Order: sequence, then structure tokens, then C-alpha cells
Amino acid sequence: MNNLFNANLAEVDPIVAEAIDNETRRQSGGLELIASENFVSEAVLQAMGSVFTNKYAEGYPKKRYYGGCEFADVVEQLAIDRAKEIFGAEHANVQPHSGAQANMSVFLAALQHGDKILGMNLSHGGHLTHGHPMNFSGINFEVSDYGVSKETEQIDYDALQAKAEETRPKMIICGASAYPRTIDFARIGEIARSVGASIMADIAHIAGMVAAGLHPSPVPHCEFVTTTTHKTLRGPRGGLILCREEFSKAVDKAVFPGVQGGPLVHIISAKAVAFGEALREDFKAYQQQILDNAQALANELTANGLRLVSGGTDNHLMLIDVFDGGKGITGKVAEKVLDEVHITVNKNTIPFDTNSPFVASGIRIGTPALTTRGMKEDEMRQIARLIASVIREPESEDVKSRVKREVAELTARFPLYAHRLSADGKTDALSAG
Ligand code: DSN
Repeated sequence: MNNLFNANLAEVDPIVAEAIDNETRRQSGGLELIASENFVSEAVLQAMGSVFTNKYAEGYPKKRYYGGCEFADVVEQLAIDRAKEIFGAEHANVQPHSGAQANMSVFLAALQHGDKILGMNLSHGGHLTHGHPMNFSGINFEVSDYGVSKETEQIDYDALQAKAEETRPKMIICGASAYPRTIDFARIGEIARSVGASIMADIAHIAGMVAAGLHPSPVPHCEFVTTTTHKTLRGPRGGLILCREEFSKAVDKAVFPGVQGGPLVHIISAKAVAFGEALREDFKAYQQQILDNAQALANELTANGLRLVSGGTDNHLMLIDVFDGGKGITGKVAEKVLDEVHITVNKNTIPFDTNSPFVASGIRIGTPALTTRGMKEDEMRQIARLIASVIREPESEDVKSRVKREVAELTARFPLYAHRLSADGKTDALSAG
């Protein structure tokens, strides 16, 4: 063992240490509005940074291909039991490294190469892994898609029924990454049963609300439910599969050895911690505040003249049509100017977009991360006004300096990870940026 083995990161690798410090300052000094991001607790961070990273544990609790797995078994079984309890599911697999790998595993468990699938169009709010031609889902299966109606910009369930009857898919994929409205899983269940299809519901974005009982659950209606664990669920970066008992063996076999090798036991231990947090009473209050904050943000954005896709939101996210038929700015420009004032969002296509995905007509924003910091409706209204002023006058340096000042004051009132910064104070990502 060399003499740096027990040294601090700053001593061993000052470049990486400084980048981590700068990222910590960036996260705490800016307004994080990317709808898929969140801030994990200190307990989750500690579990992720634990010695479980050293352990190989191929297999499942009590059925491993390596020795020394008794404590890996403890955390994986805990994560499984807690996931089942949160969602009322018959079976849980907590090993997927990501949402994409969770989805890939379900496809491997339930489909044959070339089978027909029906997924939500990416530009209407779906996800790459729901059948995009450049993704494994689109490469391996025969894909048709469904989307939102042009008038309401909400899922057109009648059109989905018609498409299902026309294409007779083996699986319907529902769930979305940029859809601001409640998803009617019961209706999709009826549609699937009417054509003999199974369903995979990917609830990555809304998992926290489903866990808290604030969004209808897909579990009673869908054979397979997948999610990431790091969005509204506020756990470590990773994936999770829930399914009925009858599919448990096929799903477990698909995850390992089908798609993955050794599980990330340190991440699984952090999933167990996050699932424990999700079972606490205060998690429900947190999810309700996410929703209340989204309403406050949406209403104030609208009051300030911005058009929201579908006219508003039922969940944690909204899409702002910043292009406004050519009268406004592109999503790409909006993302950039908001970044300059330390408001982080992502450009996003809107349904029937005339701009390419790299330019996009919209931006997607969400409230989970700022809600974790403790911000409430008043702060959301202030943030909506800041966003609107920057989008209205993207070239005004006066507006940008005022907004930057207000962002700094606001974030200072809601400290984040302050104890994680190194004491020397040498680095400052925000003034550097
Ligand atoms: N990249 C995720 C999101 O931002 O929604 C989906 O995979």
C-alpha cells in the first residue's frame, strides 16, 4: 500500500478535488430547475461513498457467485423490501445501473428481437428508450408511436387506442420524461388488455409522487414498472424494476446475467437509504410541496406572459414555449442566457416542434431540487419573474446583472452542502464562470 492510500483527495488529486468543490459551489450557488435532477441527503451520499464500492456480488441475495457477500445481502434485501413496500409491488430488482438498463432488461425479459412495441414519441414527451430509432429499443424492435393531441397537448388516449388496434403491439410503453400532465395508467391498461399487449410504465420522473400517493400508481395496471432512483425519488443515480411475481425470474435473469455483470453495491446501499427516506411521513410533505411549488411557478410564468405547453402542469415539471411561433427565442438561447445568470434549465422540444432537438422551441423546468432546498411558493413566484425577465430581454446586461444578484441572495438563504466544501475557499465556480 503506498503512502497516499490514506491521504485526503485534495492531497492525492487536487485537480479532481477542486472540480468537486467547484461543482458543490455551482450546485449551491445556482437555481437548479432541471426537472430530472435533485439533491440527495448526506446519508445517501455517505452510503454511495462507502467501501461497498469494492465488492463484487454477482447474483442476488443468498445466491451469489462470490464469497463475502453477507453484508451486500443485507443492503440489497433491505432495498428490495423497501421498494416493494413503497410501491406495493410483488417483486423488485434494485440492480439496474440506470433507467435505460432497467428498460433494456424488461425488453429482454418480455420481448423477442423484432417484436412490435408502441411507445410515446420523444418529441411529445417520451424517452429515447421507448423506441427511438437510434436507441437499442428502436434498433431491436418494430416501433410505432403515439403522442399528444395538437389541440390540448395532452395524451390522446382515443388515438392511442386506435394505434394499438391498428399495430397490435406486444408491449405498450408509457411514462414520459417531458410530460406535465397526469398519466392515466388505468386507461392505458384497458387499451393494452383490449389488444393483448403487456405494458411497461417508465415512471422515472414521477416516481416520488407515485411513492407518496400523489400520482395514480401504474402498479395495479402494468406488468412492468421501471424508474430511475435519482429524480423525484431523491436517491442515488440508478434504476429500479418492479413487476408481478410471475415475471420475477425472467426480470432477474434479464438484469443479471442478461444485461449487467456485477451490481454496484455501494449504490444499492444508497438506494436502501433513499427508499427508507421515502417511507417516512415527511417524504409525502416534500412531494406535496414539489406539486404546490410547480403550481406557483406555472401560474406566475403564465401571469408574466409565457405560454406553457398544455396550459399548465399537474406534476413537478412544465414546458415553456419560449419560441412562441418565432416571436420569442429558441430553447437553446434560453438555456444559455439562463445559465449565465445561474438558473439551470434544459432546452426541450415541444409537441409538433418546428425546431430541431438541438435548438428546440421550449425549455423544461421542474421543482424537485429547489423544493429539497426548502424553497416554497413565494420563492417560486420570484423565480418565475426572474425567468420571464431574462427570456423577454435576453440581451440586456442590466437585466442579467439584476437577476444574478437576486439569484445569489436567494440561494444564500437556502444553504446546500456547505459542510462539504473544503475550508481553503480558493475556488469559486460561480465568479470564475
Ligand atoms: N435524461 C433524463 C431526463 O432529463 O429526463 C431522462 O433520461
